[in-house]
Amino acid sequence: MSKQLVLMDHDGGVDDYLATMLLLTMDHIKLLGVVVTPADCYVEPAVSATRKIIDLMGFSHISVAESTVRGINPFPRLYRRDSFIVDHLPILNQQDTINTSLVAEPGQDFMVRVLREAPVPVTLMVTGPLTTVAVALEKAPDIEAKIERIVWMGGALNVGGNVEKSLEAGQDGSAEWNVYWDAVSAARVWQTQIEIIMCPLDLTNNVPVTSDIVYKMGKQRHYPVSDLAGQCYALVIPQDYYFWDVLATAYLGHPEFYQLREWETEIITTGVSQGRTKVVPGGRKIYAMDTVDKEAFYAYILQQWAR
Ligand SMILES: [Ca+2]
Repeated sequence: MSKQLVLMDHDGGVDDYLATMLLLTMDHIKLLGVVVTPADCYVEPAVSATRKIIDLMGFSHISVAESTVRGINPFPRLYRRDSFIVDHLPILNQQDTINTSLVAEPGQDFMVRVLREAPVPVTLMVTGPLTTVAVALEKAPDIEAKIERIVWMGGALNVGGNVEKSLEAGQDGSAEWNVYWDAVSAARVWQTQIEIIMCPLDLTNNVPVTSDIVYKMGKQRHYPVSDLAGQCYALVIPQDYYFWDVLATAYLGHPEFYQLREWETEIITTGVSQGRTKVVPGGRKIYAMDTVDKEAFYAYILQQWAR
């Protein structure tokens, strides 16, 4: 059986690295590259950490590309600084050089090239804002036919968002961050015919990062990948943290853990609900991950990272 082709586009948050680490453990997938979108990170350490992680996992033939797109509403600096911490973790700095290459072209151009060169349509695994995808589609509309589907961590359908409600900032609390960073680009992707399978806050709210699961990663710390995952989660355990990007990515490994549900939706791009993914009859059809077998998911990531 030929492998499923996947291009990853992440935005440098703690769980983006972990999602990349999970994707790299999937034997049925051929990863064509990793694009880093400069959203939930500072992009230089995020690119560096990504390359070091790919090295650690033994896939240094996979290239990384830095997207140079810009968003509208920046992520909080407190979130973004995690990219510096991860890049400095001792386990990622045992070698003097990084073998995984950083391509010279911007991430959005890399995305266009990789999709055009692919022999069959590719799954885009996106764990950050959709801006790089939207810019690539704008530059090269022909690539739409080369995108099999977009599996995306983003949106909040029937629950509140995770962008804080603030009258001052003109935000009513309905937006999810990956949409809010650049709702215009999300709306651009919504205009395409591409199949979208999203992992919204409606689902991730039920799948927290617990002390128990982090301790279990520690118990298998003789495996470098599990050690690194445990270190990353230890960083964020004081916050309310959920398996956002990792839960979305695990769908590629075990879709049968999930039930999908179809919704008709619209992206709100202006006003106090800017960044909301609103359920609207007659709106753009998408699939949302609706339920997940949580215990199977927890067991799966522990098993995959035991290496
Ligand atoms: Ca992310």
